[in-house]
Amino acid sequence: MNIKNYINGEFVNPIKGNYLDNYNPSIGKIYGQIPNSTKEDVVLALEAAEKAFSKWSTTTLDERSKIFSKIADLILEKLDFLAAAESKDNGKPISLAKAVDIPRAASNFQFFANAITQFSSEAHESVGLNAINFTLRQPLGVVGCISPWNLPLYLFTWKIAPAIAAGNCVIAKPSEVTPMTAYLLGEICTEAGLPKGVLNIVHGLGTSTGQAIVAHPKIKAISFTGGTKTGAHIASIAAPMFKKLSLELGGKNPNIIFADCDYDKMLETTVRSSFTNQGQICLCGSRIFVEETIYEKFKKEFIKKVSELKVGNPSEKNTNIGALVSHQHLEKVKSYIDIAEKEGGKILFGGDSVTVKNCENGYYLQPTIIEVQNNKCKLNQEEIFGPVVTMMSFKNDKEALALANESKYGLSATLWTNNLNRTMQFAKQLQTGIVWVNTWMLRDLRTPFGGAKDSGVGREGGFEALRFFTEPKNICIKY
Ligand code: TXE
Repeated sequence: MNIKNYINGEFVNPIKGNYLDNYNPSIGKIYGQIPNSTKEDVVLALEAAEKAFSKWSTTTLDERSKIFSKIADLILEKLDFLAAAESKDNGKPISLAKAVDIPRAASNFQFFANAITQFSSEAHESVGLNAINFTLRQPLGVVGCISPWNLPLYLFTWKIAPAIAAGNCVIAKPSEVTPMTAYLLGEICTEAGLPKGVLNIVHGLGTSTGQAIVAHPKIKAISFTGGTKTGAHIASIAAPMFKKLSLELGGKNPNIIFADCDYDKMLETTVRSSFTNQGQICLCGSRIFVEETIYEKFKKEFIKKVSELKVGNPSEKNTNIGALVSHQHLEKVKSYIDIAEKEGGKILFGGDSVTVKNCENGYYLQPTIIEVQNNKCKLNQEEIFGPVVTMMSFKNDKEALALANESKYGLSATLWTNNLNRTMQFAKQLQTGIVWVNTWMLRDLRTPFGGAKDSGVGREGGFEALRFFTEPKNICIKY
């Protein structure tokens, strides 16, 4: 299936006629083409967005909210179709796309359909000065949204929904590795009555299309999710133009397990936090630290549970782990497994590619558990972003906290304990944007989402996102 750009409400070919192959990772075969858009396509999208802005930015909140609810409903109506498309494009189990990715894309629109009607700004009475200050939060104009391949429609909509709800017009680029569901969303937006030019989707490589979005001076803000290196590069281009930047980058999240936890719940959740979506979620708990008194028991039982996961064809219902997103990514993940033993690590389970019947050329890898001796090793310091976790033991709270914080990343952490004092100490001292206690990836869309340190700048979610996509202006009236 060939994909087109969605500009000014129409599906159009790229101006220069360049295309890229689109792969189905579960069989390792090309199944379509996507535009490799150039600067000219970005300019075309910009013109459409600029034209749409004056009308869209004055559309009533009620009207915006109704269109968003309609988009959400249409996404849910097409749940099976979109889940199948996502699975084919990305390699993830269809069951996961159906249970998580697509419903969440609908929730993103429904959430901001409601949030925009509740968003407010501050007023400050300057008592004794006979003045009143209030804050106007106005949309920025045309903004850019660039999303990755791991949760394609989920993260694409997580950005564009608040941007549009706040009254902006958007130029969005999904990952060139997984463009399909963003393409399908164009049709849904038209059907839901989103006016022409409010959302424009240009496809192509990060280094050409993405770069053109980031570098265009008329695009006022960039919301980006992807690798830390790419984020730093984007910042180096956008910051000198004083663009607003929201960067959600990599993670190397600690999963800290104390002996006093609810063990069965922890074990089951740790299997999920390690390997959901083939470990390709920035929130996965890829460094497991276990209190030494339960280390051997956990090791044995974790290996057993992981060995029961089925690696297989993503379209089969009982598959737990599908294909990795691309051949290149599979090679990257394997390169870490290759150095494990050189670094003093021991592969406790997995480590090998898997050949799946009827999908022999797909990019499959066993879920892999590696015991490491030292938190400073590459396996514990670099983001692998695949079905690979490391584990090591710790003696006490102090050591666990030090290990968790010994990372350039600071996205999320998971803590397993029933001790309230310990919970509060860790909650305060973990250098991450998110701390989950006795759970993982429980998401409330009102909360600030994002990371500290090299995991990014800014927060998404709830009013944080609406604040990002608006410019606050202080009005001071003397009376
Ligand atoms: O991501 P990129 P890649 C991590 C993960 C992974 C690594 C690299 O460790 O192995 O990043 O993955 C666009 N200007 N994460 O290379 O390149 C690109 O087209 C503008 C973590 O696939 O960061 C895509 O749309 N845009 C992560 C998006 O950026 C550019 C999710 C992300 O791609 C660009 C994905 C440029 N110069 C990978 N270069 C997470 N935080 O969830 C690329 N892009």
